This record gives sequence, C-alpha cells and structure tokens, in this order.
Amino acid sequence: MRIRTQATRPYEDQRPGTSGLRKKVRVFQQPHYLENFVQSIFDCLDGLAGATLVLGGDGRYYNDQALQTILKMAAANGVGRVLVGRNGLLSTPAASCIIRKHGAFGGILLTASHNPAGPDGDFGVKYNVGNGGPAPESLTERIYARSRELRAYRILEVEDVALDRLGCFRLGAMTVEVIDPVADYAELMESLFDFDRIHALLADGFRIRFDAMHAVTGPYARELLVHRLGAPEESVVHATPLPDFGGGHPDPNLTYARPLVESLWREDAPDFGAASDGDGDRNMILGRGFFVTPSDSLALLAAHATCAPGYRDGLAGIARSMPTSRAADRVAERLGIPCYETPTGWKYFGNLLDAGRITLCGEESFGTGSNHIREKDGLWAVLFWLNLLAVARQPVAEVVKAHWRAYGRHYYTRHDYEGLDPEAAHRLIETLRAQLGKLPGRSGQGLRVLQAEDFRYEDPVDHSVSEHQGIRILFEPEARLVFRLSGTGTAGATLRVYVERFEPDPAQQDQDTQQALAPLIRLADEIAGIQRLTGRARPDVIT
Ligand code: VG1
Ligand code: CO
Repeated sequence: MRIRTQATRPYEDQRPGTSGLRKKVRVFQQPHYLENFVQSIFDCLDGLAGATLVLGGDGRYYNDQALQTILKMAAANGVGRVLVGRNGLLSTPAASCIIRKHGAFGGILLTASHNPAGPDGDFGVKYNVGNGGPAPESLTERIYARSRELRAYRILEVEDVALDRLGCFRLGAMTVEVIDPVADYAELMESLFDFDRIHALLADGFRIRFDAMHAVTGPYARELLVHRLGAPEESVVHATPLPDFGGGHPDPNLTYARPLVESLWREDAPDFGAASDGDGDRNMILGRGFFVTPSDSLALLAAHATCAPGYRDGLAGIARSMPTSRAADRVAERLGIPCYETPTGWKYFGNLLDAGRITLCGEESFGTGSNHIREKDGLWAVLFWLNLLAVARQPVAEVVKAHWRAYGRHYYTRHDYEGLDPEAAHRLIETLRAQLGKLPGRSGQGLRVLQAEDFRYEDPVDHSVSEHQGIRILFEPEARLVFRLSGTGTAGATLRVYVERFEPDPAQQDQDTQQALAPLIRLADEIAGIQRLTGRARPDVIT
C-alpha cells in the first residue's frame, strides 16, 4: 500500500453554504473535485494526526464512491481511526450523537439533506467539529480559502473496502470501525423520553404514520417506533433508504410530503403523522387534518418541555433562527428565560448550546432540536411530540389551539421562488437593501413599518459577527416580513419570503393561513417588486 500524492488544480466554487458544500452530482464527479474539497478540510484541521473521525451519509447516489475515496484519503492524511456507519449510513443527528459520545475529533457527513438525489440530483459534503455540530463559519471560510490554492492531495492506493459488516479492520495505518448506525442514537432517545408512557399511548390504539420518504430515517424509525415503542409495522412507510430516494423529494412539508398529508386528511386518518428529510434532521408534525407549523412546534415543545424526562428540570433558554416566527419568544418570556435570535443555519446554535445558554432551538424550515446533540433532529421531535401527547391525551389540533388561546397565534408562511436568474434575485435584495432607510413610517395594507434592516448577528459567546443575514421589516400592528436568498440550492437562486402576523384574539385564530396573511403577502410584492424583478407571479413552494 502506497500513499500517492496526486497533483491537482484548484476549483473556484467550493465555498460551503448554509450547510456544507452542495452541488449537482455531476459537479462532484469532475476529476479530483471531491478529493480537492476533502483535502482542503484535512489541511485546515490542526491535530488531525492519530485522531478519530466519524463518517457516514444519507445513502444517496454517489455516497458509495465518496465513502471509499474519503476513507483512503483519511488513511493517507494520518487519521487514526474512522467510525463509519454500516453501509455508510448515518443520519445527520446520529452522526452528531456518535461524534459526541465517542469523543471524536469531528466527522464528515455525506448529504445534500432534502435536495433530490440520483445521477441528476444533488450531493453534498459537510464537516462537523468535535462538539458534534456543523463547522463554524470561520472554519468553513478557511476550508474555502484552502480549496482555492490546493495543488495536490494524498490518497492511499488500495482496493475498495467492504462496509456491510460490523467490526474493525486496518486501512494502511488507520483503523476503520464499521458501527451500527442506529444503536447509539436509539439509546440517547430512550434517555430523553418516557418510552413506557408512549408505549402505553400506542397500546391504547393511538395510531401513527411516519413517512421516511425512502431516505435515511427508515431504519431509525423502525427501531424506535416499531421495535421499541410497539407501533404496528405499517406505521412506518417508505422505510428503505434508496440511492434516488425513490425519485422523490425528501423534504417534509405540505408540498413534497403530499401522500402523507393526504392520508392525514382522510376519513380513517391516523391520530398523528410525521415525516423527515433525506438526512433525518428535519421533521414535519401533523395531527388528524391538522398541520403544525415548525415555528409553533418549537414554541409548544418549549411550553411542554418538562413532560419529557430529559427536560424535567426546565430550560436554560431558547433560540430560533431570525426568520422563524416569534411564537417561541412568547413562551420564553412567560418562562422568564432568554430567547436568542440567530441567522439561518444550525451552526449558529452551537456556541449557545455549548455555553449552556439554551436548551431548545429551532428553525421555521422544519428543524427542531436541543442540547442533546448539535444538529437539528427529526425523530427526536417526533418522539418529543409523542411524549407530549402521551401526557396530554388530547388530539394534536386541541393541544395547538389551546396554546394559541394561551399565547396568541402567529400566522406564518414561507413563499419560495425557486430557480430564479441569480442576477435578478441579487438585484431584488440589493434594491430592497437600498431602500431600507426610507421604509420606516410608511404604511400600506393597514400596516405601518416600524423598522427595516439588514440582519446582522453578533454571537454572544465568541462575539464573531455575521452580516447580511436577511432583510427584515417589522410592522405595527405586530407583523413581519423577511427576505433572503437560499444558501443550499444548486440551480439558480431561490428567494425565500417569510410572512408572519400575530393574532391575540382567540375568535380570530381559526382562519386559513394564506387568507389571514393575504394583505402582508401583497405588501411583500409591493415593497420588494417580486413580480416585476423576477417575472414570477406566484411562488413555487408554499410552506
Ligand atoms: C435551508 C433552511 C435552513 C436550514 C438549511 C439546512 O437553508 O432555510 O433553515 O438550516 O436549509 O437544512 P437555506 O439557506 O436554503 O434557506 V438541511 O435539512 O438542508 O441540513
Ligand atoms: Co436535512
């Protein structure tokens, strides 16, 4: 076995976005493309020699080749040991859990999350640090800088290795340990939630349906919901991870998880429905004929947190990404705990979690999590909801409506305009930015602008600053518009428009969301000129 130093040329487009480097599979298939990025990661890690890394992915197309390449490169770069999920599978939350539990130096996660997979789909590589969370921006920027000057990478010349059996083997001087992808994660879940109580709920005939969308959570959901909690086998559907996710788009929302949504609106609907995304970190929660917005879900879990054994002692604080609705803020206020507002992306929660300032956190994009790991966690949210319902013994809709009566309702929606001409999308944001100073005081659709700004975040722990994290406009009476461009897309630009309005009056809390927000939605177009600048009359996806 020989270590080869392979000459290469730098690529200019390897800047990680909101969550790792995401590109079309075909981009990753260019000569040395993956290798360059992986070598750039390794070159930026001080103390890698002899260290333990965790490796796994969501099972999508190109995972297999990438796993082999990364293992050989890790061996050539002096890594001591790699823990890899059997068949290369690890959900993002499980990888975070394993990094923490085994005290690993970090981990490489192969996923493009909810983006479609297959030869024409997307692929992604994300580096997570020793706390189990996504690398902070300072590190991803260094990796990017390195990728632009890289001239060579190191790789072990050796045959591909088999990853389908548990156990250890050597690869050059490095140890590879193939581990059960589910065991550590399932054990952690059992330590947080009241499994006996959930078991009793299910035994009493409470029916659930979990849609793994042919992505990574199938084996996790089967183990937890069926084997440990006693739900009937048919409660978990689309449970076999497929390289192309069955041709679907594993994004758990009302648009892409349509079959699940329809089954919850049928006459014989189950009591509870849930889905997760490609890599298992997102969740969607449904009741019978009822959709829980992710923002409400965060607020509800916070309000009911002490019903779960893992949170019995209460919460230190809550954090939400800036575009997420302010429902959680109201709960934090009543609990007398701080609520932090961070830029979009899970990496911004890491410092707050590590410093013990927050216990729960979430994003409007179907992401919820806690200090148990450093990623958002889809099945965790599902189990938390089941724990809550096992205690409340009320339908999902009742639990949510009671919350609205107690705290007020935040009507909330997100409109996505996908595949835009990047120039037009950037012009829209620039135009908005240019008029921010003139907006306060202006009125339209019965709302008056209180404040308009380009969101800037200073991390309260390490004081690092992140600029241009979205344009937000606050109105009176309490309402809000946020505009930002996606940092995870791989084709054209995606404009996200986040719309929120607070409704304190219980008599007004039963409206259709799009109707309740219609004036604000019109205002968004008036202010930002969406149709004028992008040529689009309506969004592609509404969540
Ligand atoms: C989107 C979401 C963001 C989330 C990110 C990664 O980013 O808006 O809230 O953290 O995806 O989620 P963007 O930049 O496209 O808006 V996942 O499940 O892709 O790891
Ligand atoms: Co994801």
